[in-house]
Amino acid sequence: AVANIGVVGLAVMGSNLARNLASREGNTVAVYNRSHEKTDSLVAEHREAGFVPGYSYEEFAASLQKPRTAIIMVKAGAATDAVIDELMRVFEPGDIIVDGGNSLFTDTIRREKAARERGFNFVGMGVSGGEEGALHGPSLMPGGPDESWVTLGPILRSIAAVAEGEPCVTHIGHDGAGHFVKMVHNGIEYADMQLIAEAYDLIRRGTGKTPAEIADIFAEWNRGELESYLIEITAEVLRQVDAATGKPLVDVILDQAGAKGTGAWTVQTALDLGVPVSGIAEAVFARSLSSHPEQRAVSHGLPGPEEAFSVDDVDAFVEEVRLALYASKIVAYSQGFDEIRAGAARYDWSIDLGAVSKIWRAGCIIRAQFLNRIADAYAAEPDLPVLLTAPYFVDALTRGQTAWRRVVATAAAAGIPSPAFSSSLAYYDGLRADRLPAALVQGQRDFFGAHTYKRVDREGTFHTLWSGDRTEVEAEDTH
Ligand code: NBP
Repeated sequence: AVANIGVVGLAVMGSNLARNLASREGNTVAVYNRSHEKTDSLVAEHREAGFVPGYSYEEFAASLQKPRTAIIMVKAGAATDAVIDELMRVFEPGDIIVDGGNSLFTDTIRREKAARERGFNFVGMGVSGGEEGALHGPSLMPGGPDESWVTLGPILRSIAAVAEGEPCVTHIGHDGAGHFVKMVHNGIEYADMQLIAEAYDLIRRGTGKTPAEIADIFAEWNRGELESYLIEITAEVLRQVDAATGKPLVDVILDQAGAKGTGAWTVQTALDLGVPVSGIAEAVFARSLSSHPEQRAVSHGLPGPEEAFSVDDVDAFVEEVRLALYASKIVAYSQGFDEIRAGAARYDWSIDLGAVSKIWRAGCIIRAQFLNRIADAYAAEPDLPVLLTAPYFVDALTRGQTAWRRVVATAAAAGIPSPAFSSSLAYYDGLRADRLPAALVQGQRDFFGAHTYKRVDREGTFHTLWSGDRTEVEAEDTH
């Protein structure tokens, strides 16, 4: 046995991760793919990597030193289960099986339990950064048993992206914790992208600026507090001209956004946990709405505002949109971290939220300066219940909230959809409200379903005899 690490699944992600591993001092990488052509072409095209190819699971296992460590990079779902079964057939107890695919965290919990019962160390690992990240340094979110971290930690630290001298990898927690955190990362990514898209739309429709001019605005924003990969690539996309028509590329791309499902998982999970990730949900729904051309076609003639929309002071409006974007972004991240907190509580993971924000600073799609501020917030107060109440964010919201309100009001008056901007603002106002109309909802629930209510002025659970004489009685708690 000559290899210290193996990769199963040599499509774009697996082959790039294998090359990344092979480029690090001290690693010899065994590779296996179901169809042998991918194995052969990877080995032939990258002789410098010194890959050890396996053409059967037995051969692959035999080439690995103990404890054997293999990273699976295949399609999530049944393919991953099939590969895990094969590896457990040819590996031995104590060996480490890492699933680096985009698996649903509940699948990871199930797989980890089954593998543990047979003596294997199973690690569900979120990998972010796409193919470039896999090759040059991804952000890595491994879960799994502490024991696996001894062998795996140094290897993963050597291939991860580096932010301010620190590798973008940390042992997130047990079983499904890594895939859970990766899922929420993707949810935040959806929200961030939608917010940027709304900012672009408002500026374009409000000021008549061209995509190239708006690209300059985003490039400028990328030099300030919004500095991030997504803002940077937005400028690149907006500046791109279509070779065939000479038009801005953004004007010839069909306006229907696709999704692979991790955003929807984030929202489904949040619903189960009772966590209001409204910005992420709106971002997922905005993609869904865009992808129903038949509904959009029949709705096209519905009435909108009477007056055409244009802003008088263009520079002031652009700055207000920037402030609204930043405030909404704070809400999106606050909601995402709230979901991670709730997930950790539900599934009994001990997750260091500050460490999570730090490993997102490089390698992944949502990498941004801003994540340092989140790390600072959790360093100052590890149990902070609401991220956006940290002093730095309160300052930003204080600076931005008036502009944010004006932008949302302007968008509504102009008939420009801004679901993520406006739902983030509603969330913010909901959180800071002294009293919420939830009191009335509880009254309604008590009226039709005797669901009972608590009182502000004394302990206990109460019910009003709505269909009787409407006196109040003490009741069993049936919340
Ligand atoms: P794909 O998700 O397209 O999967 C293709 C690989 O799965 C091939 O190696 C294929 O082998 C293998 N495979 C399948 Br399909 N069924 C198999 C089975 N029953 N047994 C063994 N192997 C099987 O590859 P990818 O785009 O490289 O992504 C890999 C994983 O990484 C996925 O889970 C993905 O969600 C995740 N991920 C992707 C990105 C990204 O940016 N693309 C980012 C982060 C994470 P074959 O060659 O024999 O068909």
